[in-house]
This record gives sequence, structure tokens and C-alpha cells, in this order.
Amino acid sequence: MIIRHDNLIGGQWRPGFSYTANVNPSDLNDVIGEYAQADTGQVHEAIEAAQAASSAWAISGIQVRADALDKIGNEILVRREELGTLLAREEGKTKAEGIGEAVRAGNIFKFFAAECLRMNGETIPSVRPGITVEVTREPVGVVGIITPWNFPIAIPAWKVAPALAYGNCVVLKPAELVPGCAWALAEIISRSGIPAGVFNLVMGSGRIVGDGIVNHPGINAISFTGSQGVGAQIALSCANNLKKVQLEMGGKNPQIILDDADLNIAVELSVQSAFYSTGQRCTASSRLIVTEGIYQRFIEATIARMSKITVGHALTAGTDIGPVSSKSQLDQDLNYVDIAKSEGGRLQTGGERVKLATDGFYMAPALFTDTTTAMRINREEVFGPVASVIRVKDYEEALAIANDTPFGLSAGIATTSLKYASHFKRHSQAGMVMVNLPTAGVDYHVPFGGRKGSSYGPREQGTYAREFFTTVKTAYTLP
Ligand code: UN1
Repeated sequence: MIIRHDNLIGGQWRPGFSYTANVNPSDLNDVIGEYAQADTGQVHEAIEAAQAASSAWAISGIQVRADALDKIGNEILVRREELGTLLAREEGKTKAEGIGEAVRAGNIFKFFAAECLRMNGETIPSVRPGITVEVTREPVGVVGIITPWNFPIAIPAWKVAPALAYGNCVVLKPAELVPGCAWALAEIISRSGIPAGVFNLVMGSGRIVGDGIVNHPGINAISFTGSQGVGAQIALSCANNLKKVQLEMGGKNPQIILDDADLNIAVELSVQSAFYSTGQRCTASSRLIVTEGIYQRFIEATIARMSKITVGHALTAGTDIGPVSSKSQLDQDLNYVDIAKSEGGRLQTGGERVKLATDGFYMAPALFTDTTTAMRINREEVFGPVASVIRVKDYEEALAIANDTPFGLSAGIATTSLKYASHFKRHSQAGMVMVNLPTAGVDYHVPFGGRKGSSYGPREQGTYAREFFTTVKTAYTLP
């Protein structure tokens, strides 16, 4: 029997005007459940419920908020196996990756539970005698949160937890492709002691639910992770309506490998961040920039390492890489393989659809060599298990090419040289820089975000999340 999952609006579970099936990309015959689609009227009701709950929640006690967030975090951690399995089933990352992501989500709630108790401000003497100035933080109000399909629980967690911690009400729209984890999170939140209307879940399409949230005057701020095209449209709408906005978008992240790198480390971190999670991370390394002296050894060792990767059903033990998440994403990945070939890239391995026992969107990870920085394969985000190698003379050329991109999220260097590592940390034009570590896979308690076309607005995560989810008040007192 297929179970139906409803929207959460003002503390009530509300049927959708229609339902969509959540299908397992590892096995298209496996339907996880049916999930409600909200219409515009329900989106408006959710926003109105959040508005109605907003003034009481804004001044709610910090212990109440801390306890609720801690309870949510604990439940996610206790249910990590079950939630990680659901995640792998609906998104296609491996079960181990799914459990890891559930743990990250639980830890994020516990981090922001503690942040509730650190709502400190400043007291500053006035330049006018006898007057004091206090600088405090207040909630922004009602925040619209729009999340992507590639991190079905961690990204909702890292936007919802700070929103609630700092006293905001939330309307969450998860990606249409992966409503399961977001619904499970909403169900946990609904039992956490947070008052009705403070958190609302509306599932459905970007066109109806996403636009309905972005364009509604009752929304004070939008936090979005997704594509650059949609991000730019949201920014325009927010500018027109003077809403606060925070966007996390794509990447074309460079991984430099220098002659002096430890070869094993360089190969392992490149393979990990290019292909694991099926390459479906905005932090994935998609450009491997390799200096001449190590080039041949690196290519041979990488191809050998890739031959040991098992592409399989996300829930099968021994699978390293699950399927691509959807048909349209698979088509995009295969299309970029064709583009790279037609541009003159040499396909060393992979790049084709793989048939397995279950009907899923499986693809062999692809490695291209002989590519240049001007090619589309090195300028546009593929968002799949596709990496291209650019051969360079030395560190200086590697740095210039690493920075020659419209994106600027994460950037890595594999080197044993302190000089080059230090120089790269300073001169990389990315928001996050990794030395001898994969570009993907970040900590949950420090700022996350990029530069150029990758991010827009204040950083996410850690204490830096406060900047977006609060507004500053400066109060003057003459006693
Ligand atoms: C990570 O690499 O640990 O959508 C996180 C994404 C990013 C998250 C990456 N916002 O892929």
C-alpha cells in the first residue's frame, strides 16, 4: 500500500490538491510514497499561519527554543539508520552517505540549540554624555526556505535550524524530487514542542509553491540552494520587493595537483570529491588541474582507482556510487559527456549509462583528459559524475586556471609544499579552500559559502548564519 504524506500548515496535516509519487532512482519500480502537492491557496495559508505565529515566537524564551531544537537533533541522531536509508532510497546516495548526512542534520540542530543560549548583543557608550547604546539582534520574521534535491535532510536542517533558533517562522518547500526526508523532518518538528504555525511544510513544484513563496508579501526573507538560473530570478524578485535573500548555487570547483603532492592522497581526494555522491554536490571537484611532472602517474593511478569503483543500488552493501537522481539529470550528464567529446576532450573511462539488475539511472563515472579552460566542460556545472583534467606547466598556471571560472565555491590543492599551500589559501578566489582534502564534505559548525556566481548574500552555517537570520537593532537610552 502506498502511503500518502500531507503538507503541514498551521500545525495541521493538510491533504494536497494532488499527489506525486516519490520514486527510487536505484529501482524505478520502488515507490517510496505519495506526497502532497500544495496549490497557491495552501501556500498562502502556510505563509499566513507563519505570520500569525511570528510575534509570539519572536519573543519566546530561549530555553524553550533550545530544548525544542535539541529534541529534534536527538531524534534525528537516534533515527539515523532509518532516515539515512530513506535518504538513500529517494535520492540515490549510498546508505553510508545517507546515514552520514542524517548525522550531520542532527548535529546541526544540536549546534543551533546551543546557539539559542548565545543571543548576546553589545552595550556601547554613546558619544553623547549620559546615554547608552545597545545593539541587539532580532528575528527577520517569516523566512521562505527552498531546498535542492541533492542533500534532502542536511540542507533543510542547516536553513531551518538557524531560522528557528533566532526566532523566525518558516515555510519550507523541499525539492519536488525528494520530499521524503523533508516530510520526516517536518513530522519530527511537529512533535518537538514548537508552537503551531512556527514551522510549515508545503511540497510541490517550483512554479506553484516556489513562486508562491518568493512573491508573497508576507515573506520577509528567502534562503535558497539550487541552480544559478533560479537563484538569479529569486534575487530579482527579492530586490523588487525589498526582501532579504541568501543564495547558494553552483560550483565548478578546481582541484590542483602539484608535482610534489603525495600521489595516493591526490588520487583518493580527487576521486572522492569528483565522483562520490554521484558527483551531485555543488562542492564536487569537476576540474582536476595537474602539473606536468606528476601528470602521467596521476592519470594512470586515477584510472586504476576508478576501475575499482562499484556503481550500484544505493542500498546494496559494497556500492560506492549510487544512481544519478533523476532521468533529467542523467540526460544532462550524458549530454555533457557528448559536449566534452565534441570539444576535443579525450574520454579515458566511463561516461556511459550502466544497466544493472534493477532499472535505475546508473552511470559510470567519466574522466576526460586533454581539456582546456575555455571548453564548456570546464566552465559549466554538470552536477554529475564527470571530471575533466587540465594539464598545466607549474603552480602559477594552475592558480590562474583554478580562478578562471564564473564560480567560486570550493577549491583544493594537493601539495606537500607549505609555500604553495599558503599562497593558494590566500589567492584562491573561492569561499572555501582545502589543502590535501577533498573540495566536497564540509564541517557543519563553520561558515559555508562561495564567491562570484556561486553564492549571494550572507554565509550559511555556524555562528555566521546569524547574519542572515537576524536583523540588528540599535537602541539609545537616556536614563
Ligand atoms: C558538502 O560538500 O559537504 O548543494 C556540502 C550542495 C552544497 C552542500 C555541499 N550546498 O552540494
